[in-house]
Amino acid sequence: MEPVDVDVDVLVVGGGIVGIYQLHRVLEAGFTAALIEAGNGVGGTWYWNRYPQARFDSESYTYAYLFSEELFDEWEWQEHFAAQPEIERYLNHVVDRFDLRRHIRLGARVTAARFGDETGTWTVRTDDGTETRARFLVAATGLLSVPFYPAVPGRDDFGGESYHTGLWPTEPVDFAGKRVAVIGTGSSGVQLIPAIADVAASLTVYQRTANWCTPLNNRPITPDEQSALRADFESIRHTLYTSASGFLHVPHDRGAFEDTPEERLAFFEGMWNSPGFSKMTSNYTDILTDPAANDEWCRFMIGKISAIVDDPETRAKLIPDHRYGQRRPPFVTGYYETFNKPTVSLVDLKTTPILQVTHDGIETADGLREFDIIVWATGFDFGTGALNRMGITGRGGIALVDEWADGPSTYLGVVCRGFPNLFFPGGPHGATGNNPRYAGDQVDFVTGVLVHAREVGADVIEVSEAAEERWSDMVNTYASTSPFSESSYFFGSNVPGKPVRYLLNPGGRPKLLSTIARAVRDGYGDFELSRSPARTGSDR
Ligand code: NA7
Repeated sequence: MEPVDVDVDVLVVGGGIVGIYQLHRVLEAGFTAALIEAGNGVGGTWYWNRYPQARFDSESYTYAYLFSEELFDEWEWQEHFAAQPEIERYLNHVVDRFDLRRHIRLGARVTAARFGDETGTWTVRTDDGTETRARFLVAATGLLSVPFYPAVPGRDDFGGESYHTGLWPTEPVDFAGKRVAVIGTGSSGVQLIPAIADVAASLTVYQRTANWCTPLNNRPITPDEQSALRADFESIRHTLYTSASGFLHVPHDRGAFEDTPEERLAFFEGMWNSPGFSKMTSNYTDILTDPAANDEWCRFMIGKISAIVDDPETRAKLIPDHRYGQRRPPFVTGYYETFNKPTVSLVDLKTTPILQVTHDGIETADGLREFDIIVWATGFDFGTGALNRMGITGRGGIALVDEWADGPSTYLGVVCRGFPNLFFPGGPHGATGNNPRYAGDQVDFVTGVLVHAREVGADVIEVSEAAEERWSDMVNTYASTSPFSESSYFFGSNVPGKPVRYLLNPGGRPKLLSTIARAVRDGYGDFELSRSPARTGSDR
């Protein structure tokens, strides 16, 4: 049997932060490669989520690429937390700077990916009818890439304009003078709501669960800070590499009750005024583990919210009923202040659920409100959504969606048994924290595995059952130590019918990095490397 011709050695699916980097790394390593992206531009999450005020809530220079000091030096982020247009410009710059665009095909969505047992290759079909054959398939399809719409009766009957934050059109949406509804108050909703309230005739916010929103504390990066960032490149890289969740924030050194009440108040004030995720990563060491410490912080935040929101009824609805950190906390700019505008109102869906969407608007037990625009800020099928929708079939024609019917099983959040030569860096079980930092390490690992297989003359790479079991057991065992509750979308529970399984990596970066280091040291012994039957036959 002749060895099989492939169109490319490596086919990457997804042109977001992870896919772009993976494409760069495999080309650099001397493989032939191509990238397929469903959007009409690169950026992935940062292409689709282009709603007003969409922005990073990790610091720009910690979320962006760190593999090239030249790139780091030449791109001056304008703000500590960059907005979507700047992020999209950056990713396009990276694509051009590293001459990747000629390998990228836009506007093509994968509908099926089939592994050939005999050939050891993947045949990937896209919705434009094209088939591509690749030795290795890398699904860099993202954690938050499949928008979720709740099954609200009549959703398609609405006569006005509807948008999902995760599928935002490239043409600007004109909210000026319009009656607007926003459903959902997660990270996306709370970024968007103040921007709409500034221009709309009226804005009605439909909230099911109030979140602990704290200030993002964004600001422009000053020229002095720009110079310091450049001077500190190596130490920034080192800190991000070694920190527990991939942030620069310095962890605190004591628990909440080691301080006096006065000291605690002053400390919380500092936290409230600190940037982004430092409220989680630099807060008292026991803030997520000791309910009493958590309560103190929540009480402080209630004081802040109460001081901002004038109307007592609205204020009461905005106070969450869960502990801080049980759900992914959003970061905001002017969010609570928005509810003081006479044109803005808040509907609590726990007391008045949506009954139906009609041609004219949204009906709850309180009656019908009419709208010109409805925005669904209702989140995503997190973690497994995209992988389960790609029509992936592995050895013996087994479907990934069936294999993961009870939740995913992975090694390092990168591979799973039964699906040789398939990698999914940035996938479920990989990260907890600043995603690109984890995904970058996973991409480097995948590239290392591919290079190793080439060196030993193998063309089929499959993770061992034992290695996958070890990693998945670690995830499932330590899921209960995570601060997130099972009602968080990190367990998939926002999507009805989805198995409730932890979809992050509870071991954080230390566990990911130590396991990767051990795997490399052991000569990638967690993988079974072989030659495909077609290749072996041709050697005879
Ligand atoms: P999230 O954080 O999943 O938020 C989705 C929001 O939509 C949240 O407020 C949900 O309420 C709400 N939702 C979901 N289903 C319904 C129904 N059926 N009725 C009413 N409201 C509903 O998604 P985001 O896009 O905001 O953020 C995703 C990530 O992007 C974020 O974590 C960052 O990583 C960036 P619920 O809380 O479920 O009661």
